[in-house]
Amino acid sequence: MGRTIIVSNRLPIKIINDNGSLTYAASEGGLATGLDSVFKSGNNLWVGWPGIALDDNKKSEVTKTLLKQHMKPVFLSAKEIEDFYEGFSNETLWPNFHYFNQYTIYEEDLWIAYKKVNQKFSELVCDELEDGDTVWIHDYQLLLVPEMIREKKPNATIGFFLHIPFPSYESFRLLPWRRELLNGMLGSDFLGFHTYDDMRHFLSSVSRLAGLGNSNGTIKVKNRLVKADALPMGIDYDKYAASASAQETLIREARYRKSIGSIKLILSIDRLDYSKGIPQRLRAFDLFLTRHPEFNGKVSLFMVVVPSRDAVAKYKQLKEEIDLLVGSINGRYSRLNWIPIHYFYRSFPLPALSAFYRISDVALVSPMRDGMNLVCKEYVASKLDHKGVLILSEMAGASKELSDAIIVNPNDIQQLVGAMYKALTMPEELQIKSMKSMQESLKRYNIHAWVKLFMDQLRNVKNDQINLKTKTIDAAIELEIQAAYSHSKERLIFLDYDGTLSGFNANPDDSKPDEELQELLHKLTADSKNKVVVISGRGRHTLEEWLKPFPLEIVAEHGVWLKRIDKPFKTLMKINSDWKKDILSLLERYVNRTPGSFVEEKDYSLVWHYRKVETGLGEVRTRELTSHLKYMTANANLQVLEGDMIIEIKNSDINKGSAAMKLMEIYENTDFFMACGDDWTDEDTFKVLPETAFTIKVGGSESQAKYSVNSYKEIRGLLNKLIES
Ligand code: GDG
Repeated sequence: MGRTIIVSNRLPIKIINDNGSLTYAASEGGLATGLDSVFKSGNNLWVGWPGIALDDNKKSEVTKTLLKQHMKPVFLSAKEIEDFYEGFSNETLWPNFHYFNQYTIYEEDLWIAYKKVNQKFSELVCDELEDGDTVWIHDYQLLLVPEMIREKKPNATIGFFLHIPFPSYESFRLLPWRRELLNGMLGSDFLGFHTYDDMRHFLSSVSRLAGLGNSNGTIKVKNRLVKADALPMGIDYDKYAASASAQETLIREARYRKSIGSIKLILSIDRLDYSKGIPQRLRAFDLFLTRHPEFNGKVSLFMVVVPSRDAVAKYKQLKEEIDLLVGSINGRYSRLNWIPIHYFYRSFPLPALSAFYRISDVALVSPMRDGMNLVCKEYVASKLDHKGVLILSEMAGASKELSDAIIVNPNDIQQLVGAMYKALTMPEELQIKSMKSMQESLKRYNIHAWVKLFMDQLRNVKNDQINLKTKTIDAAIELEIQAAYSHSKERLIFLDYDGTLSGFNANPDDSKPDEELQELLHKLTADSKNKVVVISGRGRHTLEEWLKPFPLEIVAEHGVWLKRIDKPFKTLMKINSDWKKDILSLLERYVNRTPGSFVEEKDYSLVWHYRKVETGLGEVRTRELTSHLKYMTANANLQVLEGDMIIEIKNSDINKGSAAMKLMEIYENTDFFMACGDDWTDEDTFKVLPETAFTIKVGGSESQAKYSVNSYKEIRGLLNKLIES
């Protein structure tokens, strides 16, 4: 079995340089604990920056020590840390992804540093990577690494998880390097996001910027399947529950209780960050104390702010703002035996954190934006007596899972004040009921379940890619088709037109046979053993005009019309068109509402075209129209087909399959069957052909066809080889 290589900006370790002597301490972060069992087993490895800039003479010592703990360091110089980490990661991507665009800086030098450091990470991973290994890359600092690895190792298994929000297209598009960043991410096989919103924002950017659509989160990138999904990260539930009942925690809790007395506590714990909404929270608490004087002296805010990124100017300013607000509130409300805010600007060991979780009546988690937020989950897991209330911002990913919390909009100060009051006066039974329900969910979707789900999904994508690949025509299959072709006496060859014999053009009227195709059709039809059928959804007049010079059969409008060689078009069956009037008036209503769309009326079908409609609006209208049409056609003998930027409505009895059957009856001595097509209307042809037929799908989506090729050019190539064989 291959190894798993985890790649993240930081290694799960802290190195302290005490006058040249280095000490190592394991990091307690959620990711580190969750992946503990993964990277410490077998030959698995964690690649990342060890957290400090080191002199060259220390590097080999650190490498050796870390390797023993399954870690491989990426060393960064002080300048790289400044430009790649503090700069592009934290002053460009972080504010943009958290919708703080007034703080985003756009500097080419920082982008260059970001690319260089991502390259450094990817090179180190590539040096380690062997066949069968799995790479799992984490977070916004390393968005380019998946593609950089893919370029060197095209078959690598690469997963990526984004821990922060993926912003809406409207924010993401502001970045000058948006295409490169997306392409970087699309080097992965599987991409995980905390919430469905993050995932759909990502897919929307992929569609608008890279022009790639998706089917339930699956995207085709240069003929490789890439899947995106929402996979909320859990916590190590048992670890937090156990820590909440540990002796050391209980001793601390008793000590804290003694010093603060019997007042109620509202807990707030965050890294210092503007995305966490700390000043807004303080202002809301200030207003709460004014509005509810009965709580003065009875409740305190217990606020831990963990120092973070203090080299970045915005963070320094934020720290000053918080200091001022705390000072002002405490100055105004404090009494001799009570202060409104207990403020700590430092970090604490886990037993202290657990004691804070235990002792607090309310946790106030009100970020302006947060990918997930683990503090609120840890608070819930620590409430062994199920008493306590969680106030949670709807802007935190966790709010999608913890719907039993009091959910607030962090910008709504009135609502925050109301939520504090509601939380502090909530009856115990209600607290217990909500807490138990949240605990159930967090126990089930814990960090281990998250890791397993991620790895399973990554494996599934890889299997899907392999299943698709097995159908791709290779040299051996080509020889097999050639042999069958040359040994046969009568051949029936069905060829779809658009996407199969010809590429797609912005203007479909430009798709008439080019010289290469003309030559191919001449040669193919010159062999009297070949009965060639062009089987298309296009109208009969166009096909007749384009294909006049060639002795072949034409099936038009998905099987409505058949034109035998040298004969005029005839309908293949008696068709009722009475339904057209009602549907036409519905389609016209949609045309009126959708600039750029138009209706095409064919003899036995109606087509709504949206190729020229604004991107996004066309898709929205299509969904609306399709469900409208499905409802209207429920009891009629009609089918609604979704094609390339079109919706077509036609009689259910008409399809390419019925037309193909008719031709099979005519050419009953056929001993070589072949059908090539690119969209799902061709599936009907594939289905009716005998087992021995060579059915070939253009493009990699699911199909009844036996084989697949990547583009119409390969179909032309294959047909030419058959003619020559
Ligand atoms: C990013 C995303 C997403 C805090 N104070 C102390 C301490 N902590 C621990 C908490 C918690 C962690 O730090 C903070 O995690 P969050 O999720 O709240 O926030 P970020 O650091 O911004 O993390 C976030 C996360 O990635 C995971 O995907 O949820 O949205 O921004 O575990 O307990 N730990 C100790 N002492 C402290 O004083 N020991």
